[in-house]
Amino acid sequence: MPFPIERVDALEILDSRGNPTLSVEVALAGGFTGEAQVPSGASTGTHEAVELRDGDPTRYAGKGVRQAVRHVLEVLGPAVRGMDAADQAAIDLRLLALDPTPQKSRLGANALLGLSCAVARAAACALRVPLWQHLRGSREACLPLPMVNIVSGGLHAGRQFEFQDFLVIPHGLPDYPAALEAAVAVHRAARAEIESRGYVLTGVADEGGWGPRLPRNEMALEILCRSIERAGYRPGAQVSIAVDVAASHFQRAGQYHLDSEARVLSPEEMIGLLAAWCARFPILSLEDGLAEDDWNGWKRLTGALGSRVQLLGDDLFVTNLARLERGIREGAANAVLVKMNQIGTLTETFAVIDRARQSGYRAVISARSGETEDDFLADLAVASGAGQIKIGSVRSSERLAKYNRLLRIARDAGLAFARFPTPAG
Ligand code: 2PG
Ligand code: MG
Repeated sequence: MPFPIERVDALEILDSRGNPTLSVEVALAGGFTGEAQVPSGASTGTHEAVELRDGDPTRYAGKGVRQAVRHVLEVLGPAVRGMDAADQAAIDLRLLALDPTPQKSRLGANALLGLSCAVARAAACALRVPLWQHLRGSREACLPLPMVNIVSGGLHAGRQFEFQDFLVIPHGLPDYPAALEAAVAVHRAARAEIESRGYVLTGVADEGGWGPRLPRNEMALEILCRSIERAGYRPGAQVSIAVDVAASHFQRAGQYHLDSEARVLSPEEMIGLLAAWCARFPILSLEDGLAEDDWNGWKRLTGALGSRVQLLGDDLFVTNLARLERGIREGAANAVLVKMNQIGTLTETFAVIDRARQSGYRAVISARSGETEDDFLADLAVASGAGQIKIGSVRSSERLAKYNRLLRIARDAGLAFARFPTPAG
């Protein structure tokens, strides 16, 4: 039975950084509704789809999204009116036809994504199933392992040091609630550890990690290891480490500038540094270890570490199928970070996840540093069966909405909890 779209609404709301973003509402015949809110990145990749901002300096320093709201109300909404909300592929195709530009610069990926996700929500409502169940299709759903932000630098924390995020993966716990509890305990312990070492806690970073002033990037790894122990867990066996280097943001003219350490590294030296870290610390995952267009470096990095460590492409792939295909062809990275707003529609997002998994790449579903109270991401992670989710830290509601949604799904759905894939798998 089709569920025709009757009405589409859009509104400018605020995200977790207090920047404007979109909320889109879809109403179907029969009174079923769905709403979705759009996230926003800070350390964005050059090749991401365009987030349309008004550029009017008299409102929100140019960051207003009234134009994107208008595109939903006047262009995209009318184009999907009457279409079946349960046919996501047809809806997304229609949206893409209205903005065929390579980076969705005409109407804005933020406008497209809000509508794409709101339609899915409305359809799930009409079908009377949880969102993840509507999204999953024939995929094997599971509860994802969380990758949780503990200490931040880079663009998320006033550039106190260059590497952007130091995270934990509680992979040795029996279920999702126990894994979440471990992450919370490590986050608490990290504050105590940072303070007991006498470092200045400059505040909380954009995703809720601690933003200390540290003398060397590597210090964050020492703090993480010690914090895992301090929280009563075994580093490497129960809780391991992930790093989002976000190297695009400190690469200039082919070199990696560690200003806080007063040194500049070549790609080869960066690979050497990362390899040395992986030998010394229980690191399971390295994201954006090199810059977004350093394809040669990425191939060498993958050759050096790819059989042992998850090498995750964020700025490298930007959830873009063509870039992922290049990575698969050339042997760059072995996993893709998936952010819906980097590409703009749900159908394209699933295409990237499915292609990655088909070709032996892993997929990690990820939030942005600017988030909202929307918990769509939790259902996406479960539905896709990707097995890993990165939401940020554990102390603000735009993150907790997703962690808490996963607690509810864990209670209700009887799904398996993902294991961290072994190097071979
Ligand atoms: C990242 C994300 C989330 P941003 O780099 O992976 O941590 O940050 O949304 O700022 O790109
Ligand atoms: Mg990243």
